Amino acid sequence: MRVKMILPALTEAVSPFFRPIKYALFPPLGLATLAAYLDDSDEIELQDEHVERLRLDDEPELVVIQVYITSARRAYALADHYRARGAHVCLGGLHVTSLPEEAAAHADTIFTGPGEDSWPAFLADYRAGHPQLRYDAPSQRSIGGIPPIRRDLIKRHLYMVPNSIVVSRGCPYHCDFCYKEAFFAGGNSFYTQRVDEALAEIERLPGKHLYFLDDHLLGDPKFATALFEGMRGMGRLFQGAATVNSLLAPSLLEKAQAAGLRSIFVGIENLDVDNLRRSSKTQNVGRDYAAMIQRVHGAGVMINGSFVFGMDGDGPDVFARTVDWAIEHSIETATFHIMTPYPGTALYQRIAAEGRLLHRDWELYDTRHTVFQPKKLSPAQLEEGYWWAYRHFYAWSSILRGAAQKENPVQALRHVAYSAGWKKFEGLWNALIRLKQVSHALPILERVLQITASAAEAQPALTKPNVSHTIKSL
Ligand code: B12
Repeated sequence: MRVKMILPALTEAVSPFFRPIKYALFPPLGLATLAAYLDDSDEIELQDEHVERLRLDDEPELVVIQVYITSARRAYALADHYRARGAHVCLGGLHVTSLPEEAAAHADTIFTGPGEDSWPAFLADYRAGHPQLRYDAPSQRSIGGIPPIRRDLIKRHLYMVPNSIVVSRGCPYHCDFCYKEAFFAGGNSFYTQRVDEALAEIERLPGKHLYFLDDHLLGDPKFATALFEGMRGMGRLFQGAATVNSLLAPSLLEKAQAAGLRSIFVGIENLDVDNLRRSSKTQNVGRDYAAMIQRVHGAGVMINGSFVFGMDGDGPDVFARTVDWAIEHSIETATFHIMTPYPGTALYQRIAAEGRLLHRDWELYDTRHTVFQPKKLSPAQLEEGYWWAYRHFYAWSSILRGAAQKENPVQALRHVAYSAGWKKFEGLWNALIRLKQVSHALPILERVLQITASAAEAQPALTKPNVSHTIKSL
């Protein structure tokens, strides 16, 4: 059987003018996971429109398209195209799960929720000649014993971080804005792989660097402890994501560091406790952010702080307050978002019920546009503040001010190298992408993460480092 698998891109990802590096980071892991259920005799082509031009004149028998909210329109156009050519088109993923009826108009079969159980069930039905219109993930889900991801289908050289990996699904918490509640509805919403299988998947990945895309890598302490113990001595460097409270807990962070953790994405989200309560972000309420940051930095691990603007308590002062706080606390990189009510979430229901949704143009639900009426800001103020936050956080003066808070010069050096490397050399990254040479950036990333390793061992300086001196030696 000829099978075509497609990760469609949102418009901006194919634009040469807007941070294509963001879209050349990670390969389509979800589709490569599904490909593993196909037979060896099947002819599979996996195309990721973020990094390559799609071939549309082919005639596959089965077409599999992953639909995100921002790329839904493109996904539907591709689905219509292949249905007109006689293919059986399957649509699945987060947006299909949120709005199955919308997707069904463009598909022969739709899938809701994670695909590890429903996809093989469909394949059996399809091969037997009676595929159904819709498959929902069963309530009992597991990723134990799943076949090895078809990484051979991934064009590794087109990605800066080809070794992305997920060893769990979902998260133990219930924030009202997160996609998770809708996607995992009707079944277990946090589960892990078996430790031996996760370690075997890691062993299969070449090179040093790994990026765990799990929503919460430390979400199951028992699993995480065993994983990190198994990874010790593998010589890996890795990045991942975790919650504030898990980083404050004793010993897990240190185990992760010993296994190779060098930077962590943390959902700080908002500095206002009422905002956190309203969003059911209970795991952050009453936590000492400063102590968490100190602990993480003390372990020699860098922080990518995630922040959401536009919550009901946020007024015009939220941008400067948040950005200054992040700089003062020496956070290396920050990811800002405009609060976005994804369909299927409690946030969406609340905002829609209050008549505050501005439109349902899903392409703009990208966390860069205001799609709802904020309480204490105008939609334009929210967007302006969001862009100001990025500009201000990544200004050279802010990078240097943030680095100057570090306790030793090595940490200050890697702060500047990592933060500036990510945001100040876009021209270089974009050139590498155009020349299809982006994989050459990986050794540079590894070098910067290595600096982190030595930072943990470095003696704290008695005085604050002379950052300008450190930069000259970069
Ligand atoms: C890596 C990543 C990216 C990467 C690339 C994505 C990729 N290559 O797949 C990049 C950086 C490009 C990216 C960009 C964006 N992302 Co993103 N990203 C992720 C992340 C962290 C991991 C995705 C992943 O690999 N998951 C692991 C694999 C195994 O799971 P999966 O991809 O979901 O696939 C499974 C199922 O969905 C299902 N499935 C999927 N498709 C199909 C199809 C069929 C037929 C079937 C049967 C099953 C099926 O089966 C798979 C196996 O279970 C997720 C968070 C998360 N934990 O998923 C956010 C996430 C997907 N991103 C999100 C967002 C908002 C964005 C951006 C809009 C952000 C922005 N401001 O720019 C952009 C737009 C992306 C787009 N193209 O439209 C949201 C999506 C919200 C939504 N409702 O769609 C998420 C959930 C983050 C969040 N918590 O809000 N992202």
